[in-house]
Amino acid sequence: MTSPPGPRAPTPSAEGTSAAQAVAWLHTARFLTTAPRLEHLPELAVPEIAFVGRSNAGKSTCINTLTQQKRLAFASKTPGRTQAINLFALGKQGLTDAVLADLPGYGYAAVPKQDKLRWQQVMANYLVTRPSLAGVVMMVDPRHGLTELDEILLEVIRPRVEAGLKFLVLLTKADKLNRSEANKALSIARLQTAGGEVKLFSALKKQGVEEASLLLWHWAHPQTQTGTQTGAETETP
Ligand SMILES: Nc1nc2c(ncn2[C@@H]2O[C@H](COP(=O)(O)OP(=O)(O)OP(=O)(O)O)[C@@H](O)[C@H]2O)c(=O)[nH]1
Ligand SMILES: [Mg+2]
Repeated sequence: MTSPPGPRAPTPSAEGTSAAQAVAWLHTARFLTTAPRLEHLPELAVPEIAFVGRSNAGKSTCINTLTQQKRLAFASKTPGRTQAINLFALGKQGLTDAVLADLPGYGYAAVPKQDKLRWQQVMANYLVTRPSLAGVVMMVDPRHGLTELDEILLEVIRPRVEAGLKFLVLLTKADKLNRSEANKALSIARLQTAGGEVKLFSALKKQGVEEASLLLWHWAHPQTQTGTQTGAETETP
């Protein structure tokens, strides 16, 4: 990250947070803790943003891309790599003002049915009861679209979304789609989420990084909703 020229305040102002400031904020990420079970999660007084989605959708890679750290979250070709809830703290000068949660993926075929059901129950509990949860990023591989499990999860969080929980669908691996495929995937996902916020993302091409960063920054700092300036406003490649 290069910092903007001139005597600019290091802390984002209440209005007019730039994408560059939001991106820099995400670069402050550091490992906080890993929780094999829900009861091991620490109570937090800051907003928590969870990355959920099918196994192999690209959750861990997205966190590494947004935070610009190669191995903060474990990413792997082998589905099912993330097996516990990993928390990462964000905030300048070591002061934590938000937390990212990397969740294990669901739907991996090779996982025994009992384990699958247990994990679905844990996920549902987490999404329904976690008090600090402020936002959910659902990672969806657009070549598969929203699956049945994704839709179940949407239903689970719907009451919380109606009560103010932030929600975004990121269509991952957008580098694998051409423009018309990308537009089609966007339209379908918008229909499936009943007009919810959907954006394209590619870790490979760094597509969608500024937009996603700015959105997460606003989720974590809800007092600063106005005057945003994104570098890239387009959502088609
Ligand atoms: N081409 C491409 N590949 C990607 C992208 N993001 C992730 N991948 C690949 O997809 C695979 C899975 O990525 P992960 O980040 O481990 O996926 P995950 O959702 O964390 O998976 P689990 O932890 O198993 O739930 C890896 O081989 C990544 O390199 C992307 O934007 N473009
Ligand atoms: Mg993972």
